[in-house]
Amino acid sequence: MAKAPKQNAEDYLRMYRQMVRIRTFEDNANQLYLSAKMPGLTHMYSGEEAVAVGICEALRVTDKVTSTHRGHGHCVAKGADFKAMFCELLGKEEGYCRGKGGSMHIADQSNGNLGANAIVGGSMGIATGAAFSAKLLGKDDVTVCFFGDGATAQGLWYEVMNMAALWKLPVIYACENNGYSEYTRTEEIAAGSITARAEAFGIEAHQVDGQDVLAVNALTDGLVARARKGEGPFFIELKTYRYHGHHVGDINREYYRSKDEEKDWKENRDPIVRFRGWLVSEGVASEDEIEAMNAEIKEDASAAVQYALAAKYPDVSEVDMHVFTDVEHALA
Ligand SMILES: Cc1ncc(C[n+]2csc(CCOP(=O)(O)OP(=O)(O)O)c2C)c(N)n1
Ligand SMILES: [Mg+2]
Repeated sequence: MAKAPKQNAEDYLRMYRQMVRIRTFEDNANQLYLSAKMPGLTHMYSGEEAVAVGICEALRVTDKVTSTHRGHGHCVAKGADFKAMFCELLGKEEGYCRGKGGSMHIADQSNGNLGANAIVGGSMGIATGAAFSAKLLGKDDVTVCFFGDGATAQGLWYEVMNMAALWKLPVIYACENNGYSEYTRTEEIAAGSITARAEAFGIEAHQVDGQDVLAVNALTDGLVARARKGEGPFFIELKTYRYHGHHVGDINREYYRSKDEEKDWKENRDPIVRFRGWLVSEGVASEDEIEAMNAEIKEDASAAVQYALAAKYPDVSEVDMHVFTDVEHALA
């Protein structure tokens, strides 16, 4: 693990809790899919928890994030509530988008989460616009744009990096490099180095072990503080791994990656296991305390699932509500 950037046991325990909350949320979402209780499909974030948590832990509530099709981890790390998330996955009225968005469109404006996005790279313009808006309004809020390695093939990224660099926008582009874009290895489709691409725009670029929450958090803490002072934009490439297939239905995947590779990441680089070991060895928590926390989170998640399963669907009369913004209201 990296050198500890924080001093407070509460901070470490909150980070651990958030990582376990993400993993537990995903385990339950996968079960809902496998038992045919959830319509459609989802993309699991399991394995990548240290990325979302290490970064979001460096942010304030008013800082913004934009997310991806693999967005549950970003939602939870930015403060989302289990019940409203499960309700959204199940199409219920109490979901974050009143059940109309589903897994790939969860937005939680009250916590600064501008939303997941099913269009690969689609959130890059939104994040850059949010950073531009903060700068114009004289706020010192920072925006983090999460995206995958596959999204670096989208032209939009090069357009927004140009603007962000010219206008010194307070945005951090966080590339979750899990080595795959759907069923293709990144190295087969991405020429050269990803960090060099950001550097070509004069953007300071960093690489970090995305399985080490303390390393991710220490790096992001520093970059966020500098972005607030107008020293942005920045780019971070986080090396990580998704444990499941591209989506929950991608079960037979040996034709594009081996079981041995998956086993190696899970057994030797799991971000939760690593951090748990660190917490115990540093005396921040005992094994019993950690087990109690895990059990409490499990209970929370199953209660939220039961709540969402029993919750109401929206009335059919709502079908065309909340689709377009009331412009006069938005500008008032
Ligand atoms: C514009 C666009 N092109 C293609 C797709 C289909 N698609 C969905 S996810 C994905 C791969 C994304 O890979 P990456 O950005 O590395 O994210 P990861 O799934 O690995 O988290 C693709 C090609 C899409 N949703 N949007
Ligand atoms: Mg990827």
